[in-house]
Amino acid sequence: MIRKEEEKWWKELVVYQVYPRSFKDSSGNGIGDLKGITEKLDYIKSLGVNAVWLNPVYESPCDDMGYDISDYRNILRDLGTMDDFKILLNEAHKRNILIIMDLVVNHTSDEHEWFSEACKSRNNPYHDYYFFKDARNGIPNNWVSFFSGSAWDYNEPTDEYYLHIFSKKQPDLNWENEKVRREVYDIMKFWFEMGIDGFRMDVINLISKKPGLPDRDEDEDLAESYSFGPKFHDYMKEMNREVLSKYKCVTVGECPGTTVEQALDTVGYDRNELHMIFHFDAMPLDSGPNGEHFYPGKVDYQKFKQVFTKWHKALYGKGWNSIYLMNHDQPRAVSRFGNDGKYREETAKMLATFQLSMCGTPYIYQGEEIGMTNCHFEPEEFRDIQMINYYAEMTAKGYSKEELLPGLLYKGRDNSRTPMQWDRTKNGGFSNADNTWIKVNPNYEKINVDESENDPDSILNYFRKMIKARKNNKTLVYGDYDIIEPDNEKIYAYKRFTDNDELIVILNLTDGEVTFNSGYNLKSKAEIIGNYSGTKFNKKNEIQLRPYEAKIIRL
Ligand code: TEU
Repeated sequence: MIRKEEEKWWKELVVYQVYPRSFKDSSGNGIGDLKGITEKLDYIKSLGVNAVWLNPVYESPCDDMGYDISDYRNILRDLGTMDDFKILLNEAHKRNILIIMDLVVNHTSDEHEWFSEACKSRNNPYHDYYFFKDARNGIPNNWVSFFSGSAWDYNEPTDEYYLHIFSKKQPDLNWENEKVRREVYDIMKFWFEMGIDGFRMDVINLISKKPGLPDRDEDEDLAESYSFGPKFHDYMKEMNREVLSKYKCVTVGECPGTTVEQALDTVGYDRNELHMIFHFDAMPLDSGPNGEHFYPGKVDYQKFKQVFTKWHKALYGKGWNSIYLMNHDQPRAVSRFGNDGKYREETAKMLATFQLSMCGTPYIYQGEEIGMTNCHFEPEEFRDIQMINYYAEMTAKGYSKEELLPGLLYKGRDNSRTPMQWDRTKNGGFSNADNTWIKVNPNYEKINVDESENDPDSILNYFRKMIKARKNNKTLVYGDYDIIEPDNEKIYAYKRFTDNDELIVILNLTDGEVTFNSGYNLKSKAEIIGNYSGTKFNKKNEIQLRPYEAKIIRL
């Protein structure tokens, strides 16, 4: 039995995700920028992380906040210049922080010159870069967009429909066309030659489409219907051979709708494709009874435990995982998986204990380390195309604001996109502009980096300690995992172990006191970290966990 993973530098990363528009505005235009990130590199370094994943910074009309790229070799003017980028890269490297860029190549912007050309005529050399279908027979299939409505839009000059799985300003690239693949590999080389350290690959499992683009089964999960077409692994192997294998780099594929089997086929150590993927299995645990996405649900912790246990068992020793609780597409972790009221501090620390003690590379999203929360928005304050389109679609169907808002406010992507809260000054220290591109969460006066720095028991300082604990205890990176008392609804407890080391992680999932009576005598054992000071034992020497108490003990 394998009880320890093979050691690799990319398995030891702790990645910090920066959403550039909302991190730090140095120019005063109300939009975060590259210089702002450079200014804050010492802060990022102080967390103990060793890599930054930057959401897209390329030229873009920003219909989907940069996930609609019009020039892959230039920087979006709002965010700065190529020189600013090179300075950021250089300053990050000086601090031993790797830079992971976002590679968005399932689609381009409709304002990319390839698409402008492609639309001109059926004979245009770029026409076959995208999916066009003759309009004579009506809309080509029943595919719908992730952002509401049909996935097809009309192109007048050629009398055709073109495919866009996301917004109509994000036409899908045709990967069957070898020229498209060459273009992508050239773009990747361009950035690697500049010195970047890796790519997070946007919806990479959608690049190979089902042959003939057949109608989808409407009951099926949207991502599943579009994902893992028959050529996907060929493309990944080709990309690896042509580009990735030539550089020292790290790769993570964003793969919505992935099963463990599909994941293993992508990240398996014998596959030569990607290092790790983001799976989505923990994301719908609070969806509505019919799978409704915008639904004010409640996370089912039993299912949460099952998801993470299943993924560990499937991948351990065979392929590598990534661990995240939120990102720029998900609501704030503490509001969703924790409790952003009375127990914000305890639950944020409990979630950090979980995230940083699992097998797989942890990804921390900006603001998660200070326990930033979801934010209230009125519909006119929405900035995210997914929220805006959904709200318009549903109000047109007769739903009221009162019916729609709870789900949108619970799940909406704008929650995670509000600016980083640095201090108590105007706009939370994010920007000195009178208008920021998106609302600043008014709770910045209480929740901000400055306050957290001054409090040794803050969530921020707990994150730092937990990241250090992971670095100092390689068992947390490489060890195997076993769940303890899987059916206990109040506790999530597990062991991380190698042949000569055993750690036990105990999380109280409730706001009440709970006894951990699993038979271990833990009284004389060393505590590695905990979100309360000391450990409470009862007369039987069992641990008495306080509300949302989290701790790691060496057995
Ligand atoms: O996200 C893909 C994706 O699966 C999301 O659209 C997700 O389904 C949705 O946000 C759930 O709330 C990636 C990017 O991370 C996202 O920001 C982009 O909008 C999208 O691809 C298109 O590029």
